[in-house]
Amino acid sequence: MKRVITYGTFDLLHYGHINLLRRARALGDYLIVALSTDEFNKNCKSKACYFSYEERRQLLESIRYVDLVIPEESWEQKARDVKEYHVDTFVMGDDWKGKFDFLRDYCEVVYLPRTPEISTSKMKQEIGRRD
Ligand code: C2G
Repeated sequence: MKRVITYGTFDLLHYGHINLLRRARALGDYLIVALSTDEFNKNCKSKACYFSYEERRQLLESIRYVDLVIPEESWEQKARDVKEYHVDTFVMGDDWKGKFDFLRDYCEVVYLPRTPEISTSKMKQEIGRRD
């Protein structure tokens, strides 16, 4: 069984996220999503999420491409996760291109093209304009 992992906040889930998850899952047989916790978002990513970790986890677990959701609590956990979950392929959108090449010591590293024209921040701005 080929195991794939990806990381993210996935707040205000949108089709760009789904496109990433679908393509990531298509690279193997089992997709793990390491979901940024509320604390990690606040303290390390300076991201204020609309949905809580639990709510974002529920949303992700309802997606057919996702087999397991685990917490992402630090920038440093990736190599440990890859080993602990016997991951074959690490996947991220190409806005992260090159940033995780060190994982090539442990698994395949794939950067997939981001879906253009959609982002959580763009959605927040757009919604703010309409209110
Ligand atoms: N994404 C995409 N297309 C978009 C928006 C996002 O392909 N239009 C991808 C991102 O490249 C990322 C994933 O969807 O691979 C999740 O996006 P975010 O929640 O914004 O992830 P990010 O905050 O970049 O967190 O340790 C890694 C970080 O946790 C990544």
